[in-house]
Amino acid sequence: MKSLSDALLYGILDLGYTPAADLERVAEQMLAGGVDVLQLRAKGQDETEIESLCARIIPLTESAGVPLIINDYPQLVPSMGAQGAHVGQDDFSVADARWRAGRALAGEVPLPIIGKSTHSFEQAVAAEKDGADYIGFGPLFATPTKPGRPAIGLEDIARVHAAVRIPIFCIGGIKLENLDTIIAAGARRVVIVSGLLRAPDIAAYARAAKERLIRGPR
Ligand code: TZP
Ligand code: MG
Repeated sequence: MKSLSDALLYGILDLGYTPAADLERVAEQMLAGGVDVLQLRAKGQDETEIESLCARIIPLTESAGVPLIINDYPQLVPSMGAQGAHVGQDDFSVADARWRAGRALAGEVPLPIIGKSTHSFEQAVAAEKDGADYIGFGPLFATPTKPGRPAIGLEDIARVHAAVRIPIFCIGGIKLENLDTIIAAGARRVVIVSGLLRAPDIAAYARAAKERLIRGPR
C-alpha cells in the first residue's frame, strides 16, 4: 500500500462530477494516471449508498495499492476495509473520527488515516495538534466543487509548510494551468477534483500533474 508520506497527487472521486454508473471507469483512470490517494466524496448520499459505492471501488484501490479515504463517514472505514476518512471543520473532530474509523480494527491492521479540511493557517496548526494525519489546505481559489467557501489565496502556503509537519494537500481550483504557480508558492502536494474529473483523458491529466509535482519548483 502506498504511504501517505510519499503522496503528491490526491484525487477525489466526487459524485457531483462523476455519474455513479461511471464510478469504476473513472477510478481506474485516476489510478492508472498515478493518483497516490483516492477519496470517495458523495455529498447528499446516505450511508447505505456510500457503502455500496465504496464496495465497488475498494477492489480497484486495493489492487493499485492506493489508500481509499471516505469523506464524512469514518464509521464505514473498518467494515469497508478502507484506509481512512476525511472530515471537515464542521464534521467530527479528529479524535472522534479516529475512534469511529478505528474501533473495529485489530492490532495488526494499520491505523486508519484521518484527514481534516483546513481553511486558514490557524486551522492547519490546530488540525496537526489535534492529531490529524494530513490536512487539506484551501480553497486556494473559489471553486464550484465547494460552493460558498471563500478563496484563501496563495499567501499562506509557505508559512503553513514551515509550521506544519504532517502532509499538506493544497486544494481548491487547482488545474494543470495554475499548478506551476501553486508549486512556486510552496505547495508540494495537491488535491485536484474538477480539473481531473472533467478532463477528456483523466489518466493523462493525472500523469501530467504528477510529473510537475515530482519535478517540484523550478
Ligand atoms: N475542499 C476545499 S476546496 C474543495 C474541497 C473539497 C474542492 C476542490 O475541488 P476543485 O474542483 O479541484 O476546485
Ligand atoms: Mg465533510
